[in-house]
Amino acid sequence: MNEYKGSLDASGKRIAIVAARFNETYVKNLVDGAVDCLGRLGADEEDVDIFWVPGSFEIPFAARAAAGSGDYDAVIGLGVIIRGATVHFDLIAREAASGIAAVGRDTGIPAVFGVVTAETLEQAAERCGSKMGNRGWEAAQSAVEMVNLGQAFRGREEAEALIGEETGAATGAETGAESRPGAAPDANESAAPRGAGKKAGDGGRTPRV
Ligand code: RBF
Repeated sequence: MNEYKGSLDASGKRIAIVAARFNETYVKNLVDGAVDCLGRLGADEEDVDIFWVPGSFEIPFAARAAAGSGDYDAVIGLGVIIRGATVHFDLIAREAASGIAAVGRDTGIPAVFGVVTAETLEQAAERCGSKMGNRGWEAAQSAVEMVNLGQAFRGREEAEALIGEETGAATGAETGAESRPGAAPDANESAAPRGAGKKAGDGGRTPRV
């Protein structure tokens, strides 16, 4: 049995944060939490871009554009939706959640959900950096873990292709974890070389906004 887990090493990772301005005071705390987390996990400040959208409903649109640009290893959607303040709560929350999930599925770039849904402003505040932690921080950590897990898959594929080239055909026995150059011996190790997820010709990033 082999077990894989994405490491929490964010060095060299390029991350897009898509943040909703609605309830901005609280969302800013989520953004701060996410940026703090990425820095602590080794991301370079230069590799983190923040895109602001009007409300959580618009997060999937910008998240899809960021993920599709090829400039990022992961996208983090951040927003605050308060039930007490809007009858649109369910519509907006559902659209934000399913939209962000669709970005990940459609692009293969991890897209994580850091939208706080709360009954009251007080509850929202608790999840944006006080009593109940900071959902932005947690979302950033999930994003890094998923990027590295994705690289573990790519490491396996690359290793299997290599073995196939060398032997003519890779059998199940030949692709055991021990013989995989890219496989993670330890669940906490990233399986593929750092930067394996970067697009070819990364030098030409599109301009920041
Ligand atoms: N956006 C949020 O991120 N959080 C909210 O709590 C929120 N409440 C809204 C309530 C109403 C009645 C409306 C019309 C919009 C709300 N929005 C909220 C904004 C929404 O996400 C979106 O930006 C706008 O509907 C424009 O598409």
